[in-house]
Amino acid sequence: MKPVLMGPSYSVYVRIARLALIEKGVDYDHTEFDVFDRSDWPADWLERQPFGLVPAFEHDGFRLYEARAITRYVEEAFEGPPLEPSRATELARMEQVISVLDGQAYRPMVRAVFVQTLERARKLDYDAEAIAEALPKTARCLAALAELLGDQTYLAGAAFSRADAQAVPMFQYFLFAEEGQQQLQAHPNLERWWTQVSARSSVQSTYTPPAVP
Ligand SMILES: N[C@@H](CCC(=O)N[C@@H](CS)C(=O)NCC(=O)O)C(=O)O
Repeated sequence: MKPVLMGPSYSVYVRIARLALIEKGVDYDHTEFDVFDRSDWPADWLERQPFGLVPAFEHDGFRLYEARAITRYVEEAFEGPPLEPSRATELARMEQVISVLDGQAYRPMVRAVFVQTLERARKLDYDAEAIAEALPKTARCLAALAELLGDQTYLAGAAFSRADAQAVPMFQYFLFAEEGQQQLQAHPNLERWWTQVSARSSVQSTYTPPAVP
């Protein structure tokens, strides 16, 4: 049976899972709904994802939530190009990068800078203080990620990995903000990485640009 991924395309975490599935070459079904509109949720959503977040995933009756668990499963359960390095040092780096992205980067880069600059672009009330508070945190994240990237092509070595899948959606939204673009410019190796990953067809085919009237 085809695996099924559930959740809206605009979601960072849904996109992480989509990137892994596409890069692995997995044929999957995608069920979309608006996570911010509870009336749009599938009736059993809290059974699939008890925190009411997205995404959730199912394959052959096996249900899973948490994007990094889904990308881990995709790597192990399907044939296709490896999404993880084999050397212990690179594997550990990949996990480290994913932890930094989830634990340190997502909230300031996406929930603060991206969401508030989107509100600003839409000429709605936005929280300028939230952006100002987040920018030192995002600067620290970019510096740490630039250090971990070093002169490698991808975040965990020579090949695209689950770490790049985790990073791409967060970076793409962060770079929607001019402030994000400015911070990226301080790290030529991260800029080079972004140019490289953003040209991939998986990245281009999964991007949902935010609507700005
Ligand atoms: N740790 C979770 C995070 C999932 C998450 O935060 N998803 C966001 C969308 S990108 C969400 O569902 N937000 C809805 C909300 O906050 O109400 C994972 O890896 O799946």
